[in-house]
Amino acid sequence: MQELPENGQSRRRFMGAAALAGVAGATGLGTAVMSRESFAAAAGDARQKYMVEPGELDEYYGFWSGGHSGEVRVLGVPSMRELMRIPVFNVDSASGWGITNESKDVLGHDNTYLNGDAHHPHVSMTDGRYDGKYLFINDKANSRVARIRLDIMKCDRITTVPNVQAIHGLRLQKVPKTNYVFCNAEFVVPHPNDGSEFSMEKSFTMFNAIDAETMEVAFQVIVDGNLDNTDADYTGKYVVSTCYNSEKALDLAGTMRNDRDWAVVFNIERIEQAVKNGNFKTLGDSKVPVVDGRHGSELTRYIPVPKNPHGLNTSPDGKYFIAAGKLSPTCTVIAIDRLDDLFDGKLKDERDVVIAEPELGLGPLHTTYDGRGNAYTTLFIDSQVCKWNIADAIRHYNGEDVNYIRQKLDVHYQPGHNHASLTESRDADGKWLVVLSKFSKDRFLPVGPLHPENDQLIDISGEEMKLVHDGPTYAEPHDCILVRRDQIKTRKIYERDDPIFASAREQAKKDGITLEADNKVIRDGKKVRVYMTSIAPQYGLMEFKVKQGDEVTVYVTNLDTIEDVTHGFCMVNHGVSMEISPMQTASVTFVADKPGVQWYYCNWFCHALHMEMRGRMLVEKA
Ligand code: CUK
Ligand code: CUA
Ligand code: CA
Repeated sequence: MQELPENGQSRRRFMGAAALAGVAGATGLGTAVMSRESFAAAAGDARQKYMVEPGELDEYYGFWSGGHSGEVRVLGVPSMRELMRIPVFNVDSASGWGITNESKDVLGHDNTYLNGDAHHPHVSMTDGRYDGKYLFINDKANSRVARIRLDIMKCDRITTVPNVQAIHGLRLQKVPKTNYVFCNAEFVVPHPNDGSEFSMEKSFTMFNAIDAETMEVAFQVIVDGNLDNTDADYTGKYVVSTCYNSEKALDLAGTMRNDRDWAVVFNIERIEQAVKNGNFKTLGDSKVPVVDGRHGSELTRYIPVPKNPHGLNTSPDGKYFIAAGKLSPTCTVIAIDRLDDLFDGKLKDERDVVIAEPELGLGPLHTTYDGRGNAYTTLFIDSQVCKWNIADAIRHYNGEDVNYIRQKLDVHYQPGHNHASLTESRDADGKWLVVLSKFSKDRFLPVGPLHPENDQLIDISGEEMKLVHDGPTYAEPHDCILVRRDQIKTRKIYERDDPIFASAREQAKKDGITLEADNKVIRDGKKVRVYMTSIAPQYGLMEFKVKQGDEVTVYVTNLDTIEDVTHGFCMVNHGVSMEISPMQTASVTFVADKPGVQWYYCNWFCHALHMEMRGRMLVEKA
C-alpha cells in the first residue's frame, strides 16, 4: 500500500533535493507561495470558465506530443478532453498505421523503426499567425521529422535527417511563412561515422532546415558544442538554439564545467546566400548542402549564457529570445534588434545583446508568454511556474530597484514545458496556460510503479495565475501547442483525389479498376489484388478465393458519404486491421499462408448490423 504524506509541502518535496543535488546553487527567493487552501478558494471562479458543458465545444485545439509513445494527441482546451490520437512514429492497431500500405508509403515499407520519441509539435504559420495547414514534430529516437496534415489530422510525410543523431529542438519559420522547419541534432558524431574514429573532439553536430512543402533537407550547419532547443524570430532572419555542452564532454560533470554555454544565433539570410554561392560541402552519400557555422564563421554568433541552458522561446511581440538557464536560476533575455549589430561587428562583445538576466528560481526550463508583457517560466526543481514581467526585468538589469517577479505558483510536480494559448504567434492571448508536469506522484489513484504525468491547466487571464485542472497523461508528452479552433479547418469526409491514397488509385488504374464501383479480384502471378467497396453494413465482396502462399492486397473503398461512418477491415489471424473513413481508400498486404476459410470483419462500429459486416477469404491448399 502506498502511503501518502500528509503535508502538502512535503508531498511537493518528496522527490527531494537529492536527485538534483549539486546541479545549481540554491538561491532563496522570498516570493510567497500560495497555500493549498487559498488556492482552492481562488480557483473557484476560474473553474467555472474551464467547465465545458456536455455537448459544448472547446475554444482551442491542443496538440500534445506523445513522447516515446511516438504519437500526437489532440485535446480540447480548456476541457482537456482527449479528442483524437494521431499515430506517427508508432504502430496503431485501430487505424492500421504501420500496417497499411498507405502508412508504409509514409513510414517506409521496410518498417525499420516501430518506435519514436516525439517532443515538439508546432503548427505552420503565415505572417506570424497559425495557418492551420500542417503540424510538424520531431523524432529524437530515430532522427526524423514528421508532417501532419491538419485538414485530416493524419501524418503525410516523414523525413530522416542525414548525417546526424537525435533530432531534438524543432521550431518553424514564422515570417513570411513557414518555408523552413528548423531542427537541432543533439548528439555529436564523427564524420564519416564509419568506425574509424570515436573521439568526442573530432565529433560535431548540426543545425538543420527542412523545406516545409517538399520535406527535403535544405541545408545543415555545423556548430561548436551541441544543440538543444530552438526558436525563430518574427523577421525571418534569425533562429537561436541553446547549447548545453559547449564543453563537448562525455561525462556528466564535464558537461557542467563551464559557467556559461551558448545561445547560438543562425543568420538565415547569410546561410542561404552561402548555399547559393556554392560555399558548402556534402557529407557521405547525402546531397544536402553543409555549411560551417563554427566559431569564426559569418553565419553564426555564439552568445554566452548560463548554464546548460535549455528552453529557448521568442516573445510574441518579436522583441526577445529568452533562454532558460536550467542549472542557473536565471533566464537570459536577448534583444533581437541588436542582432544585426552583432553580425555586423558593431558590438564589442557577444554579451552586449543580453539586456536582462532575471533570477527566477531553481531549474528554469521553458518560458511562455501572455501577450501582455509577462513571461511564465517553469522551475523544474522548485516545482513552480514563475510569472515575471519582462520590462521590469530589463529595468532591474539596468540598476533600478524593481521587483520583476509577479507570482510563483506551485505545480505538481517538476514541470518541463509550459505553453500559453497562441503564445508562439502574434495572437498570444494570455488566457490559458498548460504546464506539463513530469511527475504526478500522489495526485491520482495509484496505478502501479509507473505513474502518469500531470498536465495542469492554469487560468492566466487575470492578475493571478489560478490552477483549475489536473490532467493525467500517458508517457510522455514533452510539449504542446494551443491553437484557436477557428484556425483549424478539418474535412468531414475524404476527397476522392486525396494524395494519401494516390498509390492505390494508380494501381487500380493499371488493373482497369474503378475503385468507387468495382468489386473484383485481379491475379498477377503469385500476387492477388482484391478490390472491394463498403457501404454500411456490407462489403462489396462477401467472399473471395486465393491460393495458399499468395501475396494478397486488399483495397477497401468506403462509399459511405455520411460523416462519422468509418468502417474497418480486419482479417482474423493475419495481423491485419485498418480504418477506412467515409470516401477513403485503404489497402493492406499480407500473405495468405493458411489454407481454408479465413474470416474478415469490420472492426470500426458503423451500424446496428456492424457485427454482420463480414466475409470469407477462401484459401485453396497449395
Ligand atoms: S524538452 Cu525534449 S528532453 Cu524540455 Cu522540449 Cu525535455
Ligand atoms: Cu462497417 Cu462496422
Ligand atoms: Ca555545459
